[in-house]
Amino acid sequence: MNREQALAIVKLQLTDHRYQHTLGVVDTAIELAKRFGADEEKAEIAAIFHDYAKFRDKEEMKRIVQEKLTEKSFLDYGDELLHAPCGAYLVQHEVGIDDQELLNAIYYHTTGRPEMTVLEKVVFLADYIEPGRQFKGVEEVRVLAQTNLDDAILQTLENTIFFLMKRRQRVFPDTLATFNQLVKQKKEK
Ligand code: DGI
Ligand code: FE
Ligand code: FE
Repeated sequence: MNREQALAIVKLQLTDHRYQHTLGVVDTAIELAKRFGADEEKAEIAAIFHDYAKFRDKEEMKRIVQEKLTEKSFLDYGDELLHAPCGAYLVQHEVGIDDQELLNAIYYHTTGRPEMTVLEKVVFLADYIEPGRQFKGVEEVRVLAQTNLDDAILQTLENTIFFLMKRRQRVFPDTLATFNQLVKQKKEK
């Protein structure tokens, strides 16, 4: 599938605002893939589809987790998480993309996971720093992303975990585990 075909498919699933965000993620993901050595084509397609399920009915997504996915824990940490694993599922079954590496980049784009692949990291980070993002702390991550992928991810996780805690929202265990893994890795270097 080429860029134009993929964009035409995803455009139908998104609001204009979310589509503009997606275009920002695509450009950023390609740039990061070049910089840190991920497959550029996979980064591009994963970025195009990363928020494919963002506007799906919550009950439909909960049903997908219950009936089709192995990891049920997504049901217990807030509905915002559902679009990532369900997006991967729907992109596979509705769009027909079968590349597991690419689907994983969609699956983990919100929570991350310990030992993420470079492709997963690139999509995760691009989602956070694309030019349309304006939240507090993003500029610092953009600077880190110029040179160090893991440091940029670590800062993203710190910001997100802080953000969630401040609002008394649950933190997904694998988000914390990803943070812990990167801190440990940094200490051992
Ligand atoms: O889909 P986007 O808005 O582009 O970005 P995203 O996929 O990173 O989703 C952001 C939302 O997900 C935001 O509302 C915060 C939430 N989120 C991110 N990590 C966690 C989380 N929510 C919970 N409960 N736990 C997490 O670890
Ligand atoms: Fe998302
Ligand atoms: Fe996004």
